[in-house]
Amino acid sequence: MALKIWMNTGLVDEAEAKVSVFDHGLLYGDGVFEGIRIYSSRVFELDAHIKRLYESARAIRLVVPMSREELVAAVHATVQANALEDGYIRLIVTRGVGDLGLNPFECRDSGLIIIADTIQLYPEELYEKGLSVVSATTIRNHPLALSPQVKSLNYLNNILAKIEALDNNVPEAIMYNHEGYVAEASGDNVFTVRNGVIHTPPTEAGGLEGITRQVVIRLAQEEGRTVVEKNLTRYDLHVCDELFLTGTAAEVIGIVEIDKRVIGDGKPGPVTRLLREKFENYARGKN
Ligand code: PXG
Repeated sequence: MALKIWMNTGLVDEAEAKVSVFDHGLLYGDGVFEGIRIYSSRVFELDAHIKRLYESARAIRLVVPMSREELVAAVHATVQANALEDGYIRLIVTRGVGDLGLNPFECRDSGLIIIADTIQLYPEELYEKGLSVVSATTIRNHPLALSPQVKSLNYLNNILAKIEALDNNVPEAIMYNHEGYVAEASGDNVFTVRNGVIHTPPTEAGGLEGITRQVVIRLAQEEGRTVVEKNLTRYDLHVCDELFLTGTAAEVIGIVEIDKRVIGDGKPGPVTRLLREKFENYARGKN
C-alpha cells in the first residue's frame, strides 16, 4: 500500500514526496533526524526523541520549522494516516533548498519530512543466538569535529564502520574514540556485564545519547542492578561476561563474539535476556 508522507506542512502521497536536488540535506548531509518506534499503536518515548531532535538542530544552527507541539501533532497524524500498529518513524529536518555553495544561511526554509512505515528487524533467531561483531579501525568523530551527540544526516563516520563489519561478514562494528575508549556501535549503544555489574561508556566517550540506552539503564536499576557509566577499552569488551547493544531498531541484543573472542559461554547471558524481556514488556505497555 502506498504510504502517506508528511512533507513540510501536510501529508502527501508517497509518489509526490520528493526533495529538490538543491536541498542541502542531499548536497551536504546538512540536517538532522530521529528514528522512533511505534509499539501497539503508541509512539515510543516521543518526548525524548523530539527533545533530542531540537538539541541536534540547535547544535548545528538549524531551525526546526514547527513548534514542538505542532511537530508532535504532525507525527501522530502521519502514524494515523498510515494505520500503523507497529512500525518505525523517520523524522528528518533538512537545511532546505539553497544554491550550490556551502552557506547554510542562503537556504530560506528548512525542510521537514516524516515517514512512518513498517520496520525490518533482525530475525528473532539472532536474538536467541546473539551477534558476532568486530572492532572498527575507523574511529568515532572527534567531539571538536562533528559532535557524536548530533544525530545529523551525515552518517558517513558510522557507515565506514558498518562497511568494516560487513566486510568481515558480521552485522555490526564497535567504534572507539580518538583516545581508544569504546564509543558505540555503528547504530547502537554498548553495554557490558562483568562480575554482575553493568557498565556502559559515558556519553563523553563519543556515543549518541541513546534513548533506548536511557530506558535500559532505568529498567536495570529498577531490577536492583548497579549500572556504572565508565570508559571501556577493547580489553574490557574482550574479557567481559556479557556484551549487548541497545538501540531503536535492535532494542536489546546480545553479542556473543567480538574480534574472534567468545563472550561468556557463547550465548546471550542472563542479564541481557532479562533486560531484553523487561524492555519488550515496557515498550508494549505490559508492566
Ligand atoms: N548510536 C547511533 C550512532 C545511532 O544512530 C543509537 C546509538 C541508539 O540510539 P537510540 O536513541 O535509538 O536508542 C543510534 C540510533 C537503523 C537505526 O536502522 C539506527 C538508529 C535509529 C533508528 C534506526 O539502524 N540509531
